[in-house]
Amino acid sequence: MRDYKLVVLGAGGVGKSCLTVQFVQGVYLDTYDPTIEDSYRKSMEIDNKIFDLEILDTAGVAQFTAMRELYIKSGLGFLLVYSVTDRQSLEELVELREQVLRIKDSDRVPMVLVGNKADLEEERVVSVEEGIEMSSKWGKVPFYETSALLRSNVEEVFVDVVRQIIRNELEAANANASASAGLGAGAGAGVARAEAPAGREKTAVSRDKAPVGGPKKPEPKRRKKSKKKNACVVL
Ligand SMILES: Nc1nc2c(ncn2[C@@H]2O[C@H](COP(=O)(O)OP(=O)(O)O)[C@@H](O)[C@H]2O)c(=O)[nH]1
Ligand SMILES: [Mg+2]
Repeated sequence: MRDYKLVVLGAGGVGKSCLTVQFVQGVYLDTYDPTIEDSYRKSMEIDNKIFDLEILDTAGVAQFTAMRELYIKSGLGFLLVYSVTDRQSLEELVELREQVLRIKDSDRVPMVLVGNKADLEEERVVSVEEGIEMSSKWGKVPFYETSALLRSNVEEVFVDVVRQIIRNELEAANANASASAGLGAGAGAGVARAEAPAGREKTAVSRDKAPVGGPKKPEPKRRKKSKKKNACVVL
């Protein structure tokens, strides 16, 4: 099975490495060399299937490099990370996102907006509402606040991106099947989709005290909801 390449992007010091290492190794490293750019592998189970992830923890995004273009090209999903204690780091994501969309030549690139260091309530300068606003501007890109320190919402952000990748793949396969069967758009609307991530249609926000990646609905309701969505798939 091929690897799902994820890329963690954001300004220096926002916690990209801490988030990645916390997700991959389950530990919080406080003293991580800011110049280290490394990739990590992790297998994880989502909806009873195993996915092999390759996660690139980037460094030094300030300057454009051919290297960066290369890894954005090969990345399937992106975590755009800022720190809630650093307004500039949120602003830097605007250009970073545009670069990703340009290089991927698509406006449907799997990504999540991540406001890290949510545990530093006293040093916070970016409110939850501002994160939501940015996510809305970006077409409701799922938004989470995380704390690498407390391991809050860390798993959730990675799972969300992988689910988006899976969903895009299913929809692409669906479109191909429809096209080769000579059917019009929408013919494959009944094909099962990966379960919609909590934050896709509704912005998922949760502070570190309540590390849940979005509103949890009772099972039956959810099933009903996803059926409805299937009927509305636009291919
Ligand atoms: N309080 C707090 N500090 C964090 C968190 N994540 C990272 N840090 C701090 O921010 C520093 C920079 O993190 P790092 O992951 O190296 O940032 P990177 O440059 O984006 O990779 C770390 O040394 C930690 O001290 C977090 O969730 N909470
Ligand atoms: Mg780093």
